[in-house]
Amino acid sequence: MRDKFFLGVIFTFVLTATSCVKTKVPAACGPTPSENQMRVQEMESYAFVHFSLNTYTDQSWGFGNEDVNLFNPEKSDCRQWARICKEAGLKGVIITAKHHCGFCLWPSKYTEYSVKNAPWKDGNGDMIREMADACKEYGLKLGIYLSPWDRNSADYGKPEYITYFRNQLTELLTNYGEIFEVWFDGANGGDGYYGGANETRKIDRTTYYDWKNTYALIHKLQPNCVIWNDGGDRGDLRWVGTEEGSVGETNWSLLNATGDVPWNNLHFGLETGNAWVLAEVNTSIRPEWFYHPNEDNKVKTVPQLMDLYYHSIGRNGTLLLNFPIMPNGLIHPTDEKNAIEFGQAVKESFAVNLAQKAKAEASNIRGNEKDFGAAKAIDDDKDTYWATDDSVNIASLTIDLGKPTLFNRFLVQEYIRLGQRVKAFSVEALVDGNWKEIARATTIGYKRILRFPAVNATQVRFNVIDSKCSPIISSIGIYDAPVFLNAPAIVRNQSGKVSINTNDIGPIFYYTLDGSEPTANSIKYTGPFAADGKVVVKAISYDPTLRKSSPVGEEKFGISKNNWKLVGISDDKATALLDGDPSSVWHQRDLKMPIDLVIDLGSNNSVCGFKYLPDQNKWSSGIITTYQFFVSTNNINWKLVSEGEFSNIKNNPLMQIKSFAPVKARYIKLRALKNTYGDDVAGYAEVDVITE
Ligand code: FUL
Repeated sequence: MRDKFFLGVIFTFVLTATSCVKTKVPAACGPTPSENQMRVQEMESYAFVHFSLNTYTDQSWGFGNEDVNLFNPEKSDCRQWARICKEAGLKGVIITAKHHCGFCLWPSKYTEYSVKNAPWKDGNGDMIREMADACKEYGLKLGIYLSPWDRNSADYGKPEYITYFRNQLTELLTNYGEIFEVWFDGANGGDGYYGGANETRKIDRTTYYDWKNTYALIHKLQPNCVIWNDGGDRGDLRWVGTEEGSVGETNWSLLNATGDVPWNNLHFGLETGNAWVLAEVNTSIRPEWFYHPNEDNKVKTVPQLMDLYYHSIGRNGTLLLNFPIMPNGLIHPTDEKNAIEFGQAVKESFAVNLAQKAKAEASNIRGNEKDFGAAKAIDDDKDTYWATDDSVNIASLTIDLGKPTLFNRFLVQEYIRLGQRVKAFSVEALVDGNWKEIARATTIGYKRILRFPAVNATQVRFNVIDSKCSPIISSIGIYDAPVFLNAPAIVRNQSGKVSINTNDIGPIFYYTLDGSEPTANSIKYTGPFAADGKVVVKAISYDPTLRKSSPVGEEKFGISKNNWKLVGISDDKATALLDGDPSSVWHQRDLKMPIDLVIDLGSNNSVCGFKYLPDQNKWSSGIITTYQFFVSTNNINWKLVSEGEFSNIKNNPLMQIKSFAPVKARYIKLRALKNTYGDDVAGYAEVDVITE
């Protein structure tokens, strides 16, 4: 009996001792992500599709009065879209159920402005149903873009519209299965059709939609759904302040929960933020969101898409990549090819983690190796991690690769369920017996990937230099990724000289002027060359060491600008708007709106359109939003040939292209009526004409 008692005591002692050995998991540091946010973060990349009446009118934003009869995508096939997304490695699709024009891709019972009154499938079509079915078939998640701004609705701006908006949201969130994300664009109020009123309606986007109750409705109908909102109330994900496809190199998944979000916080997050709001990088595979035939040669190439990958997922963000749908209802073959090759390039880049078979050792470990040792960072298990004592915020982890190993990428992940911590880190490599720093960066978060020229090293050291709390690292990867050359940029100055250049180091260029595809046997570029008048220049970068070529860069130049003159302007700097260089800008500042820019083309031409590139610095004033365009043969009698808005120019300052019926013109006049600041400045990076 006594023996049994002693055995019991010893057993209890051993049990207590072993459980004491298990070190406590670190406490959370600041805000942490919700399960819904974790799910979307781990999806990493997903697609947008933009399809609406704009697709048929070549517009970016419809006014709200476009004819529903235009909508007839005779080959429409959501299965094609889903297949492409799947093959490109994207995990879901967010579809523009309703864009700003108010046209609905589903037969909403609350409006007549929808597919039910369009010729497509004799009014029996439902694009959201087809998208939902296709997503199911291809194992993708479905998301919904429902524009808060509705330029068709007669009630927009009145309280009644909020009921309408919520009714539509309810239809979308109850009839199509699980929805992973709803997307509320920030463009709100302004000119519109509004049921025939044709007026300007302004709302306060922070209060008008009563977001609190709208969010409650979403949470009730779709508890697993995340909310993206750039329109006045913080959602689960945030806009990154640009549509060009990059979040800040420093990127905290934190924001303050209330108040307006300054641009810096959108782009970089806020280290001291009191809410978890992760960054979603939204951009299009083409310059614009909707399909425009003149962008068929402007589809992002694989190197551009890879840059996008490193500037979004590689910087602790998710990637939302848009596909514009063509009028026939399909994704264009170039977009398809580039997206699928991009998916393959990502797979190839991260196929072999050279760190996984290595030995890892850390300068400090929380408790014992078994629980929080360095090996936990390279064990391919996202739920285990290397952690240090609570008091530590400077620490190193060394990976011994055993032999000289070539690599050019370093990937690191924090265990963000316990908060985002690291403020600064560096990576060193042991090359020929000497340690050298190969990269240095700030935040990590869910995932950070650094690119650098290839090194051949036997060991790699990851140093946390500064951290908000003790670092917790769930994964480290070392990769030898393929390098892709970017297509070169081609520009032409006013006197007709063409220059070709790139940001890549080392390549040479080959080009053609006859429309044929350039190869390493085409004309070798040795410096700017003369190619005035209408011409197509196609060029490639070629790296003779790697024996690799870039995709083809292509520019279609119009008539010669050699004899163009700016009428009534004495400022020499004004020629910046004709110099072919998108980074040089000229502003007219000392006038009152409307502000005219008159150009003498030197001779009569059959003009059928014009191009306007705004200042590429979106903070600058002078970015024209409302315009008129006139032509004349004598600088006395003017004819108005085009007028309207440069939609979305603030968030996406692209080259604006407007076409009209051909007309004889020697003089052109671009009249600025409004700019993004509402002041009296008109700025121009480039102005050009399109001729027959
Ligand atoms: C913008 C919108 O105004 C664009 O048309 C597009 O839908 C984009 C995703 O968001 O701000």
